Amino acid sequence: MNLLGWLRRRNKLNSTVTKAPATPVSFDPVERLEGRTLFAAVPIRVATVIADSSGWIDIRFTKSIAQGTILKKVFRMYTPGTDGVLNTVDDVQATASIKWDAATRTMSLKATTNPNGAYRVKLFSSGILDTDGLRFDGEYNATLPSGDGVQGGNFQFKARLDTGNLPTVRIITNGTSINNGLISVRLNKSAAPISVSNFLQYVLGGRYDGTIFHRSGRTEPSPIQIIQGGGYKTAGNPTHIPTFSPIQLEGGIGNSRGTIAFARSTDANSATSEFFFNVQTNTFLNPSVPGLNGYAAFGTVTSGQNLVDAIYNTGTKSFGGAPFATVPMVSSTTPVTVIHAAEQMKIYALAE
Ligand SMILES: [Ca+2]
Repeated sequence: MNLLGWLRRRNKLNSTVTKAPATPVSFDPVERLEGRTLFAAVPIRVATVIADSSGWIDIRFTKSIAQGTILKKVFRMYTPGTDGVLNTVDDVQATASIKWDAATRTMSLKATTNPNGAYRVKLFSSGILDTDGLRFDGEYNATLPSGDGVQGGNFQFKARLDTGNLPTVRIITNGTSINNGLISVRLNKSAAPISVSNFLQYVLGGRYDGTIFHRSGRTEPSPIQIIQGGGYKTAGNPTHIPTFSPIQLEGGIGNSRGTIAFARSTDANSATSEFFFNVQTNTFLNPSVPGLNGYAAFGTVTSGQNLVDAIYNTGTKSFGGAPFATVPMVSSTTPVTVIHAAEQMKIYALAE
């Protein structure tokens, strides 16, 4: 029997049902749901960009990328070339790698040839497809998410060091189970100009990369609520990282919980590279306290205070006494280590 014949026969058999008063249309909610799904299929866009002074760039997307579209050909990175100006004919294409993290929908680019200066990045829409089969919607006019709502359009931006009074430094540690290992610190140039420019010298020179947190005050005989780092690369090896000239003590912003300050020897004006994070408000460390000289706090943790707390609270190990008597550890053999520290760049739109 063909379908039509079957329907006629079925309607006869169920004649009482078909003559009954109309009932609410039971499949209406399904129709509305399908409508919503169609409207929601907007193309993939850039949600956020974090670009740092070492040429490390994290680009988070609004959707997942279709498998197989994370390829080197989808992007280009350029440094300024000999004229020192970006977006001119002598721009030099930087050698860079690309990685995709599906869990955070983040594309990470890492240039190997960026000398802490400006650079520009271009993502080609034609190479990036989302899981709905739509092309990347990338137009960028200084607001995010990117795009004009229509698939297609390349994403281009310039990155430059932050010349403002509140630059941000990102410290990425091997404590990756908390806040992805990140401690982000906003520096206060107005309150502590000497300290901030000193800290940035070490950051931009890559001198903190590979250093350990060598001290947690929690397990000391006279506990002090700080963690200290910025001086050594190997627990137990007293070889200090190379330092610039010592700096003058400044008043700073005060040693409240969540601040970073410079450590020093007994001489008030002896701070070089070593710093500490205040895990609690340590008013007695402020330079304003009479008779002590104190320590200059010059920045505030804006992300990853939970990681700072965890480093303070984790188990410590002694590597032959001071300065390695209370080294916070991520495992029984590995100290908490700074993998990478760099300044967060300001990003700017760049017309095609
Ligand atoms: Ca578009």
